[in-house]
Amino acid sequence: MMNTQPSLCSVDGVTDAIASIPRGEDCCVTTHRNADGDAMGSALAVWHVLRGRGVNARVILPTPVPSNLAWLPGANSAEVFDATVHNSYLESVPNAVVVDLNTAARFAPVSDLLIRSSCYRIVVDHHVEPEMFAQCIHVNVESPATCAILVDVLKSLLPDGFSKEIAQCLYTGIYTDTGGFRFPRTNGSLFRAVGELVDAGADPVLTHEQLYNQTPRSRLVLLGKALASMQFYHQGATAVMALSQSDLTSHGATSEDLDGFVHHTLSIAGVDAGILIADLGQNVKISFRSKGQMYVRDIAASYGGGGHVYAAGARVEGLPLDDVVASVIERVGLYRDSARSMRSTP
Ligand SMILES: [Mn+2]
Repeated sequence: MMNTQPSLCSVDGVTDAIASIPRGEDCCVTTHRNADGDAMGSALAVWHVLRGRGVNARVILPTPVPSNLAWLPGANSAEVFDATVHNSYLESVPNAVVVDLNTAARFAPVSDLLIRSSCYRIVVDHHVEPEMFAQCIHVNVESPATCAILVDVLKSLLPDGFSKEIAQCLYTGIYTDTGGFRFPRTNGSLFRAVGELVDAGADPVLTHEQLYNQTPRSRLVLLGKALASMQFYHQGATAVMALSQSDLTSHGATSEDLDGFVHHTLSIAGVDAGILIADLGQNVKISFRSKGQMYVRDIAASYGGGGHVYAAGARVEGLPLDDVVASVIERVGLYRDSARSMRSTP
């Protein structure tokens, strides 16, 4: 009899939990809204493994597959949540594997149904502060990607090793979440795992080509606007880019097109915190990045957001763009002042 109380699991515990899903049973695999490479790679890798074990798995996403990830093996089988199609399935599905997130809000509206139901839920993730909504929760915040955790979790379920499809999915998640192997925690054991995936058929050239060399012109024009908007504060240590709603709409851009823009701020000498603020109409999206001096997650949390310590975000409703920009500059300044006074306290 499986434990029905929420609990934290080891890598072996997750492997056992996935292995315990009976052949022929239904299992929903899902991930966060606005899936990124790690989310899609994780969900599809788990889906391939479950299908290989005879489990009747389906990937059900809260929002559509991003266009730059539609080439991933299995992505064309992923379903986008539709209440008329999925409500009864999600209320009764006996098993679920949730990847690359650990709060219910991140996968609404799928979470609304899955968490209320009596299904056996497994979470694999690398974000801080998990909500305890699953019977088996494995969170490793030291891991650079959920796909990196899944290399260890899934390996022992694959006696013949990683298939080319699974290797490609896992490689893509690791490649994207490490920014192409350049973010912190890109260590030797990660490269050994990646070596295994490439040996199994993951294609580094194809991955980069599909992810980064298919940019629509509109995105580059928008990036130009974002770069031109950049302003510097706090003796040049804070860089802020701001995009108005008309900047976005005049180029037919979506919030997906903004992915990665904020990283350009950190390439500037002397900048240790970079911020992109974009007016999406229904809300203003704030993305924070830090080179390691500032815990930007704390600032994102002050706006009701979250994320990682050095990469976080928030959405603000009911305030015009300029007010959000002014507020963010002020809060970052206050954070710097309090960090400085803590350092100077004997
Ligand atoms: Mn991730």
